Amino acid sequence: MPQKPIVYDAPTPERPAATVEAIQGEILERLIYSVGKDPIVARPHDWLAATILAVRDRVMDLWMESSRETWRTSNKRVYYLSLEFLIGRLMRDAMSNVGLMEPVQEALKNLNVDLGDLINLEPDAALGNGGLGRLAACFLESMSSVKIPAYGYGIRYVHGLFRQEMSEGWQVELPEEWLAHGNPWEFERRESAYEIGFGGHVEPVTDPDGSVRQEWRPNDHLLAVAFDTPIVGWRGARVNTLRLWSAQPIDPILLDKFNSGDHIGALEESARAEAITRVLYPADSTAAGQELRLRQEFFFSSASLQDIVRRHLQQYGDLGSLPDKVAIQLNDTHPSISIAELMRILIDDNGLKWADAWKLTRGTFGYTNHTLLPEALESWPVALLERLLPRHMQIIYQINADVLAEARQRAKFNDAQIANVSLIDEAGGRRVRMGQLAFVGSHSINGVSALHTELMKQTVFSDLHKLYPDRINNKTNGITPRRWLMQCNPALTKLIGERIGTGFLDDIDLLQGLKAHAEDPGFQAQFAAVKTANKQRLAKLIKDRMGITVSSDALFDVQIKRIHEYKRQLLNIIQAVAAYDEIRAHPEREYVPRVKIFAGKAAPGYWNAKLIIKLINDVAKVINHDPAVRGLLKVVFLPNYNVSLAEVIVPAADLSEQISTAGMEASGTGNMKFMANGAITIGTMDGANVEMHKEVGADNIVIFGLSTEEVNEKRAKGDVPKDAIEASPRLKEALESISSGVFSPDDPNRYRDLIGGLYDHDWFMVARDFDAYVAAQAEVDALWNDKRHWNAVAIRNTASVGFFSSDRTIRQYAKDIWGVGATPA
Ligand code: 4GP
Repeated sequence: MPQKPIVYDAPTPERPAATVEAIQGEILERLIYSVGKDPIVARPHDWLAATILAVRDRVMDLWMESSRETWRTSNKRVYYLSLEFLIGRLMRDAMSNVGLMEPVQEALKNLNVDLGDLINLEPDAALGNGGLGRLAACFLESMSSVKIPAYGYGIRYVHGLFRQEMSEGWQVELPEEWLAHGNPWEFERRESAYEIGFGGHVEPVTDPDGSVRQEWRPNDHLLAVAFDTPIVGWRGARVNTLRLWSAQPIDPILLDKFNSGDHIGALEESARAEAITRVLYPADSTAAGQELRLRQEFFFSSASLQDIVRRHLQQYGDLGSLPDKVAIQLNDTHPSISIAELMRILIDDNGLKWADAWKLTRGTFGYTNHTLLPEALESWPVALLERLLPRHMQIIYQINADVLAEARQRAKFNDAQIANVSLIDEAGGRRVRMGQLAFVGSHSINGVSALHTELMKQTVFSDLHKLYPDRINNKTNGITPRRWLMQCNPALTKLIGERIGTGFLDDIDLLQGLKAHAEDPGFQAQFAAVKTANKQRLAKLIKDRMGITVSSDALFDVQIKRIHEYKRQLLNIIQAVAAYDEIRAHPEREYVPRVKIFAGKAAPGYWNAKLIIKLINDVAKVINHDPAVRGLLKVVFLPNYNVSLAEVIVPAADLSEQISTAGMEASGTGNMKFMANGAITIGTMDGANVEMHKEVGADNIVIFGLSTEEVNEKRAKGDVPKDAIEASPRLKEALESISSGVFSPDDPNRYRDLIGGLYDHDWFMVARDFDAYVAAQAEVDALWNDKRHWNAVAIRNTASVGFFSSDRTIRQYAKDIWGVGATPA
């Protein structure tokens, strides 16, 4: 049936104003007609669902209008492909961005429901591991806020990042169940389902005009079904879509098998398909785990690409305009198989010539690198790719042949350089390097802080950078000030508004205006009072969850992030041990009371990280119970770190620990959240700390430790860390007490190897940086003892955070990489 052309300027129906009465009616209507519950018997989860649905309704018109506008204006669309979106809870975000906080709160109050309770009941969608996934979530919100037509594409994992529990101080991983009560935010789009193939073979097919093309005949098929969530920008500027794919079998049940009595076998295909989107980051220590991960990557890349191409053809009818109308950003290499998939779609399905397809592909893709850690640079065995994706492997070989020919002919590369830029790693079993694929298939390759981008040029991509010198660029990360200041710290937001006006809500750089008030005793007192209230809330949480009493008068010293050796939680806890030794040895001295707060998850297969968690808990047990400490030092490890917990901890922090080994943290984004909330950073010259140092000024940040160059030099020289330990009696004593079992009397050898490693190689320079770290902590103490100075520094941190807004980052992506318009800053 011929379709009538769609007219995209349909009038938007008028909604009644968002008065308390209107909202109250809408919540009740949703409760009865969508949730199907009588208000008399409704349970908290029913009220939550009804409230989300009512808020969602209020976003719908904006959503439709945003989408219509893009069709109408033919604006370019941005597609952000990411295997992770660590979005956390959405209700408060959405309500606050469309200005519904107050009416919803009042409406619920009239219904005898507490909004705060509902907010805390919403599951924390943990579809990501850490920084990379949270950045994607901040970017989604910013793209809506600065009015960029954008889609986030990812996977609808049934189980997000594992729930962390402690069993005698050890991390235990349990399944996370964010979908247990359904997900009122999402719309299932059964009509937007795509077939995804795996395996099979490639067959040359002769077309009627005599030309030969390759056709992939997969032997394994499943469906990718879309689930859409609206992402609303600040003040409802725009509503974009987060489209997450769920894997489903083509045939839900094999009836023949079932009827012949094989009831389990009849459902096998279904289970196999669904396994693809069941868990975030399946353990990849086994071959089966690796294969599942690759299947996930291709699954969501292929579904997204098919969807993008379908939408583009629907609007423009021609693929030649792809780079003018479509920008696809690869969030790390996880989606980089998309490059081969787009080539396949263009050439095999749409008959384009190789050279034309390559030009369109490169014009469309951009790639962001998030880490230089060698173990995180993805590569897949050639044999595995060949078996799962035979046509893509052919395409990768062809791309590689072209790149290597160019490298030899134009750039006159030698063999070592050729080996460096090759998409195939020949050392120790042939593997496809996804970073190289992403690089050559993109017109822009960006790092996430100035230092990291520079190191990319010098290390992993040095030769590719020589070959294509205009592609690497920097886009320093950012965080959305809506979630990480306004929503998580309403009291501070209010205070700032009273002092400098509320303009900063729309123009974050206006926070600079606070600098003029940094020394004002009245303002300092108010600023400090907000901090104290936030600390009291955290102290209560610590008491409720851990049974540990901490005083909000103490300095809250916080390190919350993934547990990793390069992030050096170990350095922090060894310093705690040294401080403990000192308090006992010198009871006559004055000490600043401190609470050291840790939270973070360790990768399930990362033994040392798990051992560090155990060490923190072991040390906590001893220190917190030793009367000689007189409460001057407490150590707390808060389990199950996630976005919601961060939203409570960050506003309560006095000191932000950003102490990675220089050269190893690509950027960090936690550092920016603390800064916004007036914490002072103690950190190394690493990642975005470097830019923070510049923005806030050297007097308002405590920097210590080796520089990247010094670290590299020491590593190259084969530095002997033992010397550093011998030279530092404090360090030596702390290490000896840990390794001899003072904190692990039940298993005195528990930490022998962990600590022994510091003597032997100490790759992460814990010993080398220790004394500098202790000196920096003493500087922090001195600052704390001069409260006027401390408060001024804290205020200057909040005042200087503007540069780290993800709106700034996204505007830079828009201008330099995507070529799309955004609202001006
Ligand atoms: C992280 C980096 O470790 C962190 O420095 C950075 O701020 C963040 O990405 C966002 O760019 N990397 C990952 C990862 O989370 O999985 O590689």
